[in-house]
Amino acid sequence: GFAFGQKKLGNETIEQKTKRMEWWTDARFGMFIHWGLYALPARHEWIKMREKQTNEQYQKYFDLFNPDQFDPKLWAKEAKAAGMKYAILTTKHHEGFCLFDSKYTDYKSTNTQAKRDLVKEFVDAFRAEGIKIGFYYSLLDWHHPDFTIDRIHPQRLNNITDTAAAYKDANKNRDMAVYRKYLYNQVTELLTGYGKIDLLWLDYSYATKGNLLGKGKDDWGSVALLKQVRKLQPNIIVNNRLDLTEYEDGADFETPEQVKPEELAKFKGKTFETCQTFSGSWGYYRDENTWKSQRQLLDLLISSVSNGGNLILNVGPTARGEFDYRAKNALDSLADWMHANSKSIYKCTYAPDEYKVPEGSKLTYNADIKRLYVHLYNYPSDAKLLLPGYKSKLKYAQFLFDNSELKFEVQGDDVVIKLPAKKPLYEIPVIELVLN
Ligand code: FUL
Repeated sequence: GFAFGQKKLGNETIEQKTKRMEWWTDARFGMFIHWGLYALPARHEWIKMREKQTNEQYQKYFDLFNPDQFDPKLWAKEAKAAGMKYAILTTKHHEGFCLFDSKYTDYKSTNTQAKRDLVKEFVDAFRAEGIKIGFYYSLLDWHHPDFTIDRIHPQRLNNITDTAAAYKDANKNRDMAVYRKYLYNQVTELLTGYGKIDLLWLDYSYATKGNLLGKGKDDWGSVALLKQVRKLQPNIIVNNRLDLTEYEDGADFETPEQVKPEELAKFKGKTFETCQTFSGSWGYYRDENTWKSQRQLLDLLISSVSNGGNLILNVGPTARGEFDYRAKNALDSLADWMHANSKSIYKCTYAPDEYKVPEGSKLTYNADIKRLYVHLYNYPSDAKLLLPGYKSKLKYAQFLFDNSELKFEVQGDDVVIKLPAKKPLYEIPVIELVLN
């Protein structure tokens, strides 16, 4: 159910919302793409803020941006092979650089050596592969002259102890109303210039991350902005980072970021999408050594679905416009698993309480076909899997990867499945239970 954000702007009923969100709920798995000028320094997408770089210092990345290997058709093929059903691109991240041909700024890809509207090419390529289109758009903008800087990161105002006074001084020539208009105009451009957009991911209002001096939603005109979004794209799905109360809310889903698989249990029953990186940062980070293993990535996916939510995994393409080999390896390993096991992901959710979780496993459930999926995290050493209390529940059991039958016996209230002694060649094999 959609416990979150049930009161809508406008007159949408729960049924209408469920219908509008059906593709997203069924999809379960998407790709996040963080791409911008920060791919050149290749040491985190927050580098401008972290290293306290001025616009002048940061300018070199704009001047040198030349993504000669950018071919979004290749990206789309990789996303599709990995089983990702939607993709969300940073049309503008906090640095302010626009990957689209906005008429409200010169700070855009068409004015770089790329000379291309990267958003348009992304949309065309992913749409052609049948992948739903999402736009990330940053509410923060460290480049815009009227963006009231540093509400949450006053340390960027270099060695100043009196934060409030420094903040005031640094902002005396900045007019947030002008910036607000700019952001409103750009979101309008994005939602009118590229056909049907399936999802919008706005990021983020201060109050969602601790509010030093900011006013949260008033800065962005959140209520008006969301109204405009819904007017322009009535079927669009919008995330929850606009800092609106539930009453004002038109937000469709929650966005737990980089949480551990175990922590996803607290979102069970909510409408949520967890976003996760392959390696820690979102933008391409050459020297990062914290790449997740296939098992960790699968655990994130399975744990999301087993709590009734989605997962988007992020790729940070290089400055030349490619997925680097580590990202490709990760995607390939997911493609391999998804090819065999995606039936336990799409259209699935958490299992009803009556089905106990067998030891060493996680469950997902497809209510339409009444099938339960047992993800074997720990392959039983005696090749027997105990299903506690499943006596009258089970009709048939098979491996998902090859639909080979798994015989079972009823023992008291329980069922014991006989597995092959040798674990199949999947990191986490899946058993499909056909239920009575
Ligand atoms: C955060 C941003 O600050 C990160 O850079 C990233 O975009 C993540 C998905 O959201 O709030």
